[in-house]
Amino acid sequence: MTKVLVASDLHLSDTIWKHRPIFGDSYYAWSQIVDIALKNKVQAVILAGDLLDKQYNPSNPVHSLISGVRVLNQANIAVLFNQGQHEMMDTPWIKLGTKTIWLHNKQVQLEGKTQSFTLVGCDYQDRTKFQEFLKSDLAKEADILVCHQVWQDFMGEVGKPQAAFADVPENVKLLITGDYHDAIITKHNKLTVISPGSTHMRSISEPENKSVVLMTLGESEKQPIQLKQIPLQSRPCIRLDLTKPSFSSKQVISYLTNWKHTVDLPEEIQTPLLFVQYNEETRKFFDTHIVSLVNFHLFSKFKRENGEEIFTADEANTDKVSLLQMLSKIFKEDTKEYDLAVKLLQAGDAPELVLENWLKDQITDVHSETETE
Ligand SMILES: [Mn+2]
Repeated sequence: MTKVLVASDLHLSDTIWKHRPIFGDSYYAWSQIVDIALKNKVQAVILAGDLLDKQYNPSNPVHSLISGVRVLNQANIAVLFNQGQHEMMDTPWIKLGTKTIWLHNKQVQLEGKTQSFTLVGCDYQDRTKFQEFLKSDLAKEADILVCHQVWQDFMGEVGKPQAAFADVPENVKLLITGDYHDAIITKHNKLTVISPGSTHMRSISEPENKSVVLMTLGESEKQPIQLKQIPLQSRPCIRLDLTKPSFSSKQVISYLTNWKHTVDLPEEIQTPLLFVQYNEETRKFFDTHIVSLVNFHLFSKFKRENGEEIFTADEANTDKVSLLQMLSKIFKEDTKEYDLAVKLLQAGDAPELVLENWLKDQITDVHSETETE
């Protein structure tokens, strides 16, 4: 049998929100993943993209990534990885490990007791390239596919997906995908889909329960792939809705005053996130009792009577979908400008690459036009 731990979207970085003193969440999550891998004596760890939050990093995120990978490698645990739109490098930092396999357009055999599994992976791709990949012989030989994409089944059309589960070749039994920050194990016909989800909250609209997935491969013929979600500890997140009719100021004050940790956390992870929704009616309570709280990192949403919702600036910052929505208001869809802008938005920290490729495409277009004339 082969035991493999699956995680994605580590987003290793010092901070998450631009203007808040919130540090350490990604590093703490990564250290837990390394511990879980050691404790469960896995043969490999799969990291499905967005391991680093940025393409160009200060030393801390790289140091954290490599330290973890080296601990795993020294315990003879291989690290299999792909890249998401956030990091995208020609020479990924993680290759500084001694036992790492870059899955992009590669095939790896995982040996189980009763059978072996063909694992194929690819880095984040734009729609055209990813669709090509799904139709390639390589993908058609895979039992397990590892990628990092926006799926229509998760995000709907508004997320500008590159594929739907229905596009995955029939032979694939298991799809492991990074990008979607919710932790989900789901089925599409005979295909099992794992979205390990992010390892810590990167937006207040993400679910706060984080986990990794332990896969046991080929233990029995009946159940060739067994999956188990293992929770990760992370910074607590408290959600309060002051717009509900059941709102009671006494209860809210007493709840917040008496709030206590239920698990041991490193000091830098202890201050909880507090997300409060309020309206005109509860504005005064919010201003006098909530804004002054110092033991929480406050996020808020003001609900106007006309249904309009106003987020704090920091939240808007991390909401990619709404940026895409705004784009449709500036450019007409199905135009070159719109296409380019979508690619730039999805490029993370590497817009230069997008521009470079776009320019190349433009030149090829001009050439092929002159050739056909
Ligand atoms: Mn991500």
